[in-house]
Amino acid sequence: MRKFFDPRQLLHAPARELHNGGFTDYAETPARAEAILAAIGGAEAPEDRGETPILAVHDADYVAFLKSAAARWAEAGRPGDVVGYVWPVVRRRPLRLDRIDALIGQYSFDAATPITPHTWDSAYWSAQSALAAAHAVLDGNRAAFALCRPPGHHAGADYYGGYCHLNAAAIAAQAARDAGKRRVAILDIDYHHGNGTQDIFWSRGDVFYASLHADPATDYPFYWGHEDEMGEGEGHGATLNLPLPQGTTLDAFRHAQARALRAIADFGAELLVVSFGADTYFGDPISAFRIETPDYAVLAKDIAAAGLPTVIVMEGGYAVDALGENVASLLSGF
Ligand code: OKP
Ligand code: ZN
Repeated sequence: MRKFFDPRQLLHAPARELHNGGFTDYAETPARAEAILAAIGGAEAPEDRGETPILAVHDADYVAFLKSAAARWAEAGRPGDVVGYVWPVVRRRPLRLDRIDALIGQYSFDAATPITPHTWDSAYWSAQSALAAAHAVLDGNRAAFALCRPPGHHAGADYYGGYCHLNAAAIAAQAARDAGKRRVAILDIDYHHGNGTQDIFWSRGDVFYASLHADPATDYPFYWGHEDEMGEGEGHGATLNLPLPQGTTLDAFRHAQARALRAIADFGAELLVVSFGADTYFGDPISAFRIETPDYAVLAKDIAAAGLPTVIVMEGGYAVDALGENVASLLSGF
C-alpha cells in the first residue's frame, strides 16, 4: 500500500496544553508520527497540490488567520504558543475583529490547541499527504494511507480545535468529488466524534459521514456526536452517529462499524475515506475504549470487505509506545 508523509509535518510541536484545568505536555506530539513511520517502514513525500484543494473546504479568511496567527501573537508581545482565552458564546457574524485575542476566539472552539510559528506548515503538509493518498486511490490503487499529523477531524470550514487545524479527511473527500466521484463516504473510527467533518458536510447529500465514537455525554467534544444529529436539508440522513459507552471492546465496536458500513453501501458511495484514530486502544492515555492491537486488523478486514477504493487518513492515538504497532496492524488488515 502506498503511504504518504512529509517531514514538515513534524515541525508543529506546542509545548503545553490546557488539560482538565492544568497544563500538561502536549499529547499530539511529533513522536507519534515518528513511531508510526518506524512501524510501517517509512512513507513517500506527497506532491504539492497547492492551496486550491484546501480552499475547496476551508474559508479563505480562516486560512489567512492560520497563516498569520503566530506572527500577530508575537507582534502583540506575547511569548510562547498562541492560545485563546475568550470566545463568543454564539458565532455572531459579520465580525470585524482585529485583536489577535478576539480572532483566536472567532476561529477556534477550545483552548487545548495551541498554534506555533510552524503550525501552518505542518497542517498544510498533512493536508497534502491526504491529497496524495486520495489521488493514489483515484489513480487506481485499492487503498492508500496518509500519515496525517496534525490530525484534522475536529477542524471545521472556519475553525480549529481538538489538535486539528485543516480537515485532511474532508479535503480528501472533496478532492474525490472534484475528480468526478459522485458519492463519497467518510467512516470516522477515531475515539472522538469528528465534529468538524460532520459540520463541513452537514447540509450536503453527496458526502456521507458516519462516526463511531465515545458518547459525547462523557467525552470530548461534548457538544456533538449524538445519535439524533442526522444532517439537514439535502444532507438529512447523510450523517450517522453511533456513540458508544466507555469500556467498549472489539465485539461492540465491530458491530457498530458493520452498521456504518451497511449505511455507506446503501448510500451508494463510490469511494471511502477512513478517519482512523488509534485512540480507541485500551492503553490510550486520554481515552477509554478497550480495542487491542490485533483488533485493528480485524476492523480493517471488515472495512476492506466493503470493496470500496479506500483512503485511510490518520487522526488520533496517544499511546505512543503502541501507536506504530496499532497502525501497522490496521494496514495489515487491508
Ligand atoms: C483529537 B483526536 C480532555 C482534553 C481533550 C482534546 C482531545 C482531542 C482529540 N481533558 N483534548 O480526535 O484524537
Ligand atoms: Zn481522537
